[in-house]
Amino acid sequence: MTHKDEPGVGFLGLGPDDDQEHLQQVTVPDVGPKSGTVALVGRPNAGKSTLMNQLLKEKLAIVSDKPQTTRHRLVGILSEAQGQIVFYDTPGVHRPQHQMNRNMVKAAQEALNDADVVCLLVDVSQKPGGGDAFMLEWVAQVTSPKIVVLNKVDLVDKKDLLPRIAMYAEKGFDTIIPISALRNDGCERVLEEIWPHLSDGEAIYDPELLSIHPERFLVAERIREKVLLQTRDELPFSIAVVIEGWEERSAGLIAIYASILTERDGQKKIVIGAKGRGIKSIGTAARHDLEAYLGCRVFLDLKVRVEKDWRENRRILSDLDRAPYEVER
Ligand SMILES: Nc1nc2c(ncn2[C@@H]2O[C@H](COP(=O)(O)OP(=O)(O)OP(=O)(O)O)[C@@H](O)[C@H]2O)c(=O)[nH]1
Ligand SMILES: [Mg+2]
Repeated sequence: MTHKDEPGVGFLGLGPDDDQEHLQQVTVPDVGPKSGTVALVGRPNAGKSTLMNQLLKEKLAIVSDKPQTTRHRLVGILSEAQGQIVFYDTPGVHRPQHQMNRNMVKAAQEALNDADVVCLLVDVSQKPGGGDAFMLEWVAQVTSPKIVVLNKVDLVDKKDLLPRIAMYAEKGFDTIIPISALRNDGCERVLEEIWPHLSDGEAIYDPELLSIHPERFLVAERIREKVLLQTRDELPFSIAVVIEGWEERSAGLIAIYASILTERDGQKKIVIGAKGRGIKSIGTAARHDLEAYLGCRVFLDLKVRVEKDWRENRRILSDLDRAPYEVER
C-alpha cells in the first residue's frame, strides 16, 4: 500500500490529481482467463459487505450492526488463478426518505444493471416479509444469472432454513447457497458458483489492485464505521465523515484532519459526549484502526460540525459522492 495523497484542497480534501490514485495494492500470482462483475445486492444489514470482505480476504468495506451502513457502490477486486471478479458491494435497498437515500438506492440499482452476475443476499435470521418480496421483484428486472445467498445461518435452526430454500427454489432460482459470512462458512461455494458464469476476457482492472477508490474515501469510511459502532437511534443515519486535510508529517507519521457532520446541534452534542468522552472514544478507536490499516503512525484530528439537513443538500451529497468515483474502464 502506498500513501501518495497530497494535503487536501477541496471539501473532501481531494486534490485535483487524486483520481489517478488507486492505492490499495495486493500481491497476486498469475491471473486466470476469466473476468466479470458481480453485484452483491439485498436489504440493509443482510451481510453484503461482510461477505465481500470475506471473499476478498481483506477488510475493504465497513461493516456495522446498523442498517444502511454502505452508502455507495464499493468496488472490490479479486484476482486469482481462475481470473478476476470485480465485486460491487451496494447500499441495502430500502424505502428512501431523503435525497441521500434516493442516491443510495439508485447506486444499488445501477450496480445491479451493470453486473454480469447478481448475488442476492438474504438475512435468514429475519422473518421473510414484504422487503424480501420487493427484492425479488427488483432482481427480476435483470436477465443476468442470479445466485441467492442465504446468510446468517449461524443464527437459525436447520429446520427453519429448509422452507426458505424451498421458497427461493420455487421462485425459479437454481443456485441457493446457505452461508455464514461472519464465520466464513460457505463463502468459498459462492465463488465456485460465480466462476462458471463468467466468460474469458482480459482482467478489468490491474490485478494488483484491491479497489479503485481513493484512500481518503476508505479512511473516511473507516472513521464513519467507528461512529456507527458507538452511536445509536437516528444518529448513525445522520452522520457523514469528510477528510479536510491529510499531511505526511515525516516518514511513518500521517496527520489526518476529519470532520464528522451531524444534522443538528443536539446530535453534535451527543457525538461529543459528556466531557468529550464520546468523540475521544471514537477518535481512539479510529486511530488504532487507521494505524493498522495504513501501516504507520496516525495523528487524527476529529471535529464535529453541524451541516443542517445535509442529507437533502445536493452540494454536500455531490461532494461525498465524488469520493468513491469509479475509474473509466
Ligand atoms: N450472526 C451473523 N451476523 C452477520 C453475518 N453476516 C453479517 N453479520 C452481521 O450483520 C451486520 C450487518 O452486516 P453488513 O455486512 O454491514 O451488512 P450489509 O448488508 O452490508 O448492510 P448495509 O451496508 O447496511 O446494507 C453486522 O453486524 C455483521 O457483523 C452472519 O453470517 N452471521
Ligand atoms: Mg454494507
